[in-house]
Amino acid sequence: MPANLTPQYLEAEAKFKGAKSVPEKIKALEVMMAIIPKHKGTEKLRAQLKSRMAKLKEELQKRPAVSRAEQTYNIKREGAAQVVLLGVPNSGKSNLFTRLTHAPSEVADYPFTTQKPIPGMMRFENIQIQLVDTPPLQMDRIEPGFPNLLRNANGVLIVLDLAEDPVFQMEVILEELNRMKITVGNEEPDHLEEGWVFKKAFLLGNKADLRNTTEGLRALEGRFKNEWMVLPVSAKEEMNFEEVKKEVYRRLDILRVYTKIPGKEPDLSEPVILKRGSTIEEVALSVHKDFAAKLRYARIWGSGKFDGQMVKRDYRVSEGDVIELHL
Ligand SMILES: Nc1nc2c(ncn2[C@@H]2O[C@H](COP(=O)(O)OP(=O)(O)OP(=O)(O)O)[C@@H](O)[C@H]2O)c(=O)[nH]1
Ligand SMILES: [Mg+2]
Repeated sequence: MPANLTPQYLEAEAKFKGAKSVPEKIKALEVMMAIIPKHKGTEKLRAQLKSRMAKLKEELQKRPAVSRAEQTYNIKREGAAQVVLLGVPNSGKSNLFTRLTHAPSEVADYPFTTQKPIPGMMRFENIQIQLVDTPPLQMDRIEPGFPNLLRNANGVLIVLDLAEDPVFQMEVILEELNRMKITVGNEEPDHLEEGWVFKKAFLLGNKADLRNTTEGLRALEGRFKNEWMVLPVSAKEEMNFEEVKKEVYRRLDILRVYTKIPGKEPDLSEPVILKRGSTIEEVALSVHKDFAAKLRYARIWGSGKFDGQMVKRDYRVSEGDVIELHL
């Protein structure tokens, strides 16, 4: 028996054949199934369409909307800021990460140990900064999701192995960052090309405990010292860890202030974390959204001319200021 398919059906079939994604295919197939003439001559074809649909739906369930690789690189920021560790295989990223955060991440003497980014919290004085351990950068191969992780971060820590030609490692890293349209350094450039982002970063020369690393450190400083801060560290011996934390904090462009109630002492363990350049108004806003509207003035201890000085809402606060809000 002839199938006698209609032009509408053939059109839907052409759409199905041209469909590139699974949802597109399902849509076209649905149309085909709805408009196919239902008689003995199309029985076999209808059964085929049905089983095709079942297969497509199964496939759709298996695949998340965003690829899995991209999802694993989507790390939610926690604490005062998010800083990403970056380096070639075996430079010691995971060892630094676990020792700075006390969060687990596998350390091993073979390359490509870390396979997905892992977040952990690093305590610095009275705040927590999130560090993210990452899989190693590879030449000419960028994991999907990696560029976004870096673009969304507040800062980047480049980890180099001082015993393994650190200048070459740095060149590889800069080239890969370039490919991702990310420029890194000490100071934001005056001009950024369309589509590019800038991230504050500095260099950690790791494994400084090893004997043969002075040469590597010298070469690194000789080549990059003008634009970069190079800090020798050892994850193994936890060498220079206080400096690492201080420098990370310093580059984040944030500040801490403390609020107090009249007649009481401030709680110095509970800082309000704000962007550098923030004003009294933003301090009030971060305490309670109604406070900003009701605010009349503030008294300030720290950056004022004298203790308890009265300031207005547009006064720019400084690191460590103690602030009394008056409504
Ligand atoms: N001597 C010395 N060895 C270190 C230090 N940090 C890491 N290592 C060793 O270097 C090797 C690699 O360390 P990992 O922390 O796994 O390096 P990674 O950069 O995370 O490696 P991938 O995840 O493969 O990219 C291990 O054998 C570590 O024990 C250090 O400060 N000093
Ligand atoms: Mg690792």
